[in-house]
Amino acid sequence: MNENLNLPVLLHSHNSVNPGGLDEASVEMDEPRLIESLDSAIEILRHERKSGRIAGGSIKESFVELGVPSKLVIIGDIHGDITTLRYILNQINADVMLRNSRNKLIFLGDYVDRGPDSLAVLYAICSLKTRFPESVILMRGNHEAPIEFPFPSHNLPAEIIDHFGYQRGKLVYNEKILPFFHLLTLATLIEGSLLLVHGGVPTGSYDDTFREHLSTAGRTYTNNTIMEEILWNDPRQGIRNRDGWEYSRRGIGKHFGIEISRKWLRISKSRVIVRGHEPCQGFRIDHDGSVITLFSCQEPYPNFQAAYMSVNEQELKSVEDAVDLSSQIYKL
Ligand SMILES: [Mn+2]
Repeated sequence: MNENLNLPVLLHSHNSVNPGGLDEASVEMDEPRLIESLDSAIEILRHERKSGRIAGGSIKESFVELGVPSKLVIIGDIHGDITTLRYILNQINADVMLRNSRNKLIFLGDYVDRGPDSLAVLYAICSLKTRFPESVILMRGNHEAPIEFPFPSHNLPAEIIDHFGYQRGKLVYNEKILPFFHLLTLATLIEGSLLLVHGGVPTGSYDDTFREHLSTAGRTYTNNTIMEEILWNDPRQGIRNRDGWEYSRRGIGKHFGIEISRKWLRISKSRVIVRGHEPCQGFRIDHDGSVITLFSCQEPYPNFQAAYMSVNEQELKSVEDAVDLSSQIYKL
């Protein structure tokens, strides 16, 4: 059976009714719908961690490992920009693409804050995970950080209170949204090709214990900086000190240099580190092609561009560095 024969009809019917198949996000967001989608996403994420299986790969606490998918789409920071998210999902024809569990859609985190509609974005990603659990992976950004990492631009709690009132809003935030954030994963390794994190790779020396460190990174944060580094680090050029990193001007996290990127590619046997976290003109390449930054929102950052990556199995298997990936990046 050739499924492609059905495509034009499916495309047409879905596009005409619900662009991108993101029908949940087109429906007006209300509290019961949001709670229901959070509850069901939380249930799926908990089950994945318990079973050790996620989207055809393995999960150990906050670390995911996948084989090479047929098609891989990666979306970077969204920051409450539901319009751009809908546009991207429409472009990739998500409703059709995600029905095939050999295709994967991975989000690099930073779903909320800054943009106009964080709740609609949360609703959309939870609905996607619920509808296509075998195809969708939701990673954690610094804007989904534990409350131990406070930062001034976290306007999500205020948005929730605006929507639901103080008492109810506080309850939704504490009992639904924070537990959901806590279940998002910190690192994804695509076999032999890509290492995905939100901010950057940690600067410690882990070598053959890197899997254990990535797995347990989400567990503690008071005496362990790995989660802080994964969520907040940035790649920088020209770091000349012996350690290969400097403290970040963000006041949290670090700037890591090319040697640290190269070490991570070596120990994880991958070719490119893919991360979000910094606005750019869709994408940016650092460290001689070791690192690519992907940014996927427009509305909160009018001076920058949004983009997403869409890469197939053959391209992933032959990728040598970030320059190879740049032709698989689609700017909006
Ligand atoms: Mn970020």
